[in-house]
Amino acid sequence: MSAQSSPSGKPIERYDVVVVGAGFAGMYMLHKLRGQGFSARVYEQGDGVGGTWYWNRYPGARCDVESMQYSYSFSDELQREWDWSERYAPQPEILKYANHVADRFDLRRDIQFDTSVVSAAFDERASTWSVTLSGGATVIAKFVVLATGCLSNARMPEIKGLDGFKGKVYHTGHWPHETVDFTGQRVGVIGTGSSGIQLVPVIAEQASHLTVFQRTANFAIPARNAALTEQERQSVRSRYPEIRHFARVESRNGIYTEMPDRGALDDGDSDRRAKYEARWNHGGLTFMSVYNNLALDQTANDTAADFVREKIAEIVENPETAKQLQPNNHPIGSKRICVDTEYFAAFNRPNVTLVDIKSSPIEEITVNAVRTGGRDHEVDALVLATGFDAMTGSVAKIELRGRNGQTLNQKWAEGPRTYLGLMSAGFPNLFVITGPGSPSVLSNMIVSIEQHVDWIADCVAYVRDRGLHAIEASTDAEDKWVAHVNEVAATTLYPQANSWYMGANVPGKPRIFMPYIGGVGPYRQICNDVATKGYEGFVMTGKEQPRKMAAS
Ligand code: NA7
Repeated sequence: MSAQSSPSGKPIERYDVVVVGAGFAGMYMLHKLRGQGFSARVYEQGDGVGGTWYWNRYPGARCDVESMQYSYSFSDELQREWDWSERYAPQPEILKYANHVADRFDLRRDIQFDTSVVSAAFDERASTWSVTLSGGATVIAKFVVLATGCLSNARMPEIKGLDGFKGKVYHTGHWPHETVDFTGQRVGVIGTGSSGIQLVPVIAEQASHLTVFQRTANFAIPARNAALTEQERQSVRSRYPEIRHFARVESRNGIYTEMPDRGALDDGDSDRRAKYEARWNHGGLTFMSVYNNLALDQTANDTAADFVREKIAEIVENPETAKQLQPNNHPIGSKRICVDTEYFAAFNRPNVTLVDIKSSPIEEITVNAVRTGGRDHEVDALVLATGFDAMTGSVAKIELRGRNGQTLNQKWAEGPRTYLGLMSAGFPNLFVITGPGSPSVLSNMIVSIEQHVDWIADCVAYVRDRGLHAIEASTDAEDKWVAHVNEVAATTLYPQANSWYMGANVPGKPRIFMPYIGGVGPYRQICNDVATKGYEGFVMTGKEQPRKMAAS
């Protein structure tokens, strides 16, 4: 960091890199940049590290990727010393891990908490970003990295009367830091995505009555969560080189699992059923990896979807409720598949009611009830598990002004456009971690975060070491990449669902399939090839002698 005076006499801080967000992406970005000799400053709006795991503290919140895989791999010491207690760690443990990483790598001294980045403007003459913080201060950086998270902008539903509700209202993505005890209360939950599905069984244990308002039934696979034994942890650790390599290079979604070599229709009924049964009993997201064509072929997909629908009917005792809980309007996996613990069984409890708000939408929220179909469902507290303005929402909150004064929101008005999900033409020296156009939310996020951080750090070092001023995506490369992302998505069943992958959960948001579905391994190869070819598809400007950046 170096400082000089602003016209007002206050010193302007200057950094090589400003990183926005201190979640898993921002923390590793900082560590990596330091290792390469850059000065970096991280701004985080919360008062602690952890990002998603800092905000999403709702009861039952836990990871849906196994923790021994949903963890950093960049430090062998770290992955050997940290003991995950359960197969899928609960949110408090993941947050503890994030704090451990921050301490272990001494990250906090370069993180400024309780500070949002409000805007950033590119100075074309100086090839630097002028970054304005909440509170009004401005800092200058050569590069800006958006580590703002894909599911960070919690979305409040627009429901008539919500503001006038007299009880407490909680959003899963903005859960209070103190424990919320629903004992003896009548609670309403709106939303049955991953968050709703995780919290329903837990709140059902506390509430005097729980009413679940469901707009779309979702597929959920049992987690089969359990405590990890020391022997299990050691077994994974001893195979880490193979597991991590597979996740990065060979897998499609960043998860170590068997790669299916056949399609669902290549097996007869009984073999197929046995395979689904085995994977159902194993639990977790890898249910979709039983066959290699479940995301591609409707008939193949139907076999898996029918299996799960049958399971729901077996678990849920009331046939009418079971029918309502059976998803019937999208292929299995085309919305993020949920991983649950006793979600469907919760509806067998006498204190849990399911209300179908697809056929009878919520008319309004009164002072003490949710009104649907002319009937008031009285509640003392409301939990909104209504999701996020995903992938672009947290970026859109910052006014980012690139070349010619154009804002990123203007450029992305018809949907996000990036080259490789990393940069957007017209916005030099601005990177996004796990941005739209990269595998991102379709993958084990930590695998994708590490890949992007490593790539960005190398890229920034390349620019520095050659004394260049700026790097940016070319419009041509970006257009081709956007077309490719769409092309690949169109070969799958994903665009058939009204999912947040498509922006379909936010009224007015352009419908475009945002993540890159070509697979984590192939995507990494593409990014590596681009770098090896001297950052093909990127435009570099300004050639001069290598120099030390911020300090110069
Ligand atoms: P999701 O998956 O976006 O789920 C949100 C849920 O809320 C979903 O069931 C929505 O129904 C429902 N919803 C949203 N708005 C409304 C309104 N206005 N009225 C009624 N119901 C509504 O968010 P989550 O937090 O559960 O999960 C996000 C990701 O976090 C998840 O995929 C994991 O990766 C972790 P809809 O389906 O739109 O009909």
